[in-house]
Amino acid sequence: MEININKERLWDHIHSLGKIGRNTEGGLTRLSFTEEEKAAKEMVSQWMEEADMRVYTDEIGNLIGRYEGKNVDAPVVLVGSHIDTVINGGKFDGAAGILSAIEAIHTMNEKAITPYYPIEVIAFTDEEGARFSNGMLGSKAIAGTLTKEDLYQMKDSNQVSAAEAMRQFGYDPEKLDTVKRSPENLKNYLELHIEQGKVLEDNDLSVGIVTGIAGPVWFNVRITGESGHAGATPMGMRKDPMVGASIIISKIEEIASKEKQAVATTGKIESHPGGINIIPDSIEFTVDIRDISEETLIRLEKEVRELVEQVTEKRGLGGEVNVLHRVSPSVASPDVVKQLEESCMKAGLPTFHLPSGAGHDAMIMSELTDMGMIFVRSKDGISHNPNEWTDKMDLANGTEVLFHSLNELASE
Ligand code: HGY
Ligand code: MN
Ligand code: MN
Repeated sequence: MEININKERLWDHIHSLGKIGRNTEGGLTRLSFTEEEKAAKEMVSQWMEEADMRVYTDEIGNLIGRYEGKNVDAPVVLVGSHIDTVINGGKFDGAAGILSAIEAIHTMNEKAITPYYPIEVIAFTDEEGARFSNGMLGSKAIAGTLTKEDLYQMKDSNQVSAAEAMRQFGYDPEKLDTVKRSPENLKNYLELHIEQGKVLEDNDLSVGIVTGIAGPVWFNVRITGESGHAGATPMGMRKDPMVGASIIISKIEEIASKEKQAVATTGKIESHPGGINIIPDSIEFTVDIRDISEETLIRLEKEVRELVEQVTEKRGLGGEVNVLHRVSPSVASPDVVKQLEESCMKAGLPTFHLPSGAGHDAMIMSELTDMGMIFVRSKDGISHNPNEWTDKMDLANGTEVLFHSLNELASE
């Protein structure tokens, strides 16, 4: 099947961008409001300009390329993803969505296609939340669900607030409310993303159409006890928060495993003061719980809180659970799903539907407008890992589907 988009140009872009923030093992760390992210934005801006887009950033660092439509006042077809990464991540997560969108627009421009509706490609600020343990800041700001207080409160491991980090890179958190967009200014939102799971690979498929996105709830849990000498404190006289935390973490695995499709992960844990021969005085760890059903998520949050209470009470410890980030599960718009099906057929590809376990800015955008997502196959389902990989042809197929979908959605 002849494809329209330029798969070699797209592939070059993936590997050029994939060099920014790369460490010696090949993993990428491109956190928000860092020199690496700034360099990535400069590179992406150049490719947006080459595709005949007008490039600008908003006050909290969302990078936008606008491809003008015949009706400059018409609502915008928005297509986005992110260029920030997790710590030691891969070169496709987020980047595939931005670079495929630029490639689709570049191809439209080469074919002298002027859409009726303007199209904007947006690289959202801080989708991953890797630096401030929150996430999707750029899309939340556009949806108006982020407050200035949030930006001053969330801090990185050096106690730098998101607001301060923004200012260091020339943005202005005080102008947060200028970023907000209203639903009537948006026609629909599309995002291409790597699947980050194994469903497409297990079905030997190149692309898939996302039906809905599981909602994440991120907690910080703090367990406090009595510090003491590791050698001189008899076992029966201890109030050891490390033991309490380990019981809780293992029982959280049981809580999620009994559900149909919920998942739970403890990704970070810190012991204070953290000495080899000291019983800690406190342990802090994170919990990331996800499910496609809001009702299940609410129930699991309650079970986690009750578990912390029971274990800490029984062992004479203190326990605190704080929610860092919560996004409701979201459903793709039937109209956009139908358009994606037609585009898959136009590209000579089967139409396959699947849910997304990973979170995306598309969830936030679905609060404002009709949302749809295209997945491309992930090799071995690996992601958030230097070995993350998507084949050139899979990425090209997904981009071809995006090209047809943008053409249709942006035409009168
Ligand atoms: O956490 C997520 O699901 C996404 O990668 N930010
Ligand atoms: Mn992502
Ligand atoms: Mn990610």
